[in-house]
Amino acid sequence: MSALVLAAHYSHAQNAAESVNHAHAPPVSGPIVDAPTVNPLRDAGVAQSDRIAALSAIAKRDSISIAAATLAEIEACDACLARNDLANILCVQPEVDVKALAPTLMSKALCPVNDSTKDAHNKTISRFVKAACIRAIFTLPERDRSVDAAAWQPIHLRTTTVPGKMVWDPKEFTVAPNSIVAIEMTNPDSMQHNMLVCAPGSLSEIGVAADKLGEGAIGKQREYVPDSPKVLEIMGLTAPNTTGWLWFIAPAKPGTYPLVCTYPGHWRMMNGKLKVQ
Ligand SMILES: [Cu+2]
Repeated sequence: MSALVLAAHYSHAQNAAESVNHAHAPPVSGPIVDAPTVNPLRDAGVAQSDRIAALSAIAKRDSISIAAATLAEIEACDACLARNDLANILCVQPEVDVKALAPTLMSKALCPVNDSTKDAHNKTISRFVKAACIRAIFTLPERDRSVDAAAWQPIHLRTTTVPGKMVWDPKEFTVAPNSIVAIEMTNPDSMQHNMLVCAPGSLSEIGVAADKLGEGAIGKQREYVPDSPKVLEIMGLTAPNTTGWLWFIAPAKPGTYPLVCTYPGHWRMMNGKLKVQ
């Protein structure tokens, strides 16, 4: 099966499971039982080892490298919840495999971004795919990058969680519209934290939705990322004493974009601002 067929297979299985539930399940009263199925190529909250296993199966079937399979999934996934995890996987693949992909990565990185994912002419690219390609290019030694890559050097924003305080330091950043941004979040705290970039004015809406997610098993499965178009970028849960990375292309529209940790109960304290101006 190709990656797309595999994705369709998952979605078909999910639809089938849903229609079975609708057709035969008695009316549900009381707490909603969370569906345990997750798609290792699309969903948040999947262990990286499971994602790599799914990508390895595709790579083996199609006789391609895991790097190539991962790039194909990033394109097929586009704005799915797994996109940053997939980008993390792509950028730790063997250098020889990433180098083999370099011409493809370069051509995608050179495409202008398009915020509509339905681009029939394929002359533009989504900001998620572009950011992942640029990030992968920067894993190569400078001599192996095209001269064009110099222009994509990201704005490197560093922050850290403050142990026991449930805050970031620093928590406010300013970038230009459409700039390439790499956020590095070190987490010396004893608990895990994530970081989402959200649409202007949506902090409390996303925070309340995240707390609600925390009430059911589905929340853990989704790593407390609300399914909302107002969630623009996702750095997944980052374990204690590890570092999370999020590469993205800053929004085109100037404004103040909330940064928030959606681990249940954190959002009121653990938030910040990405000012785009
Ligand atoms: Cu947190």
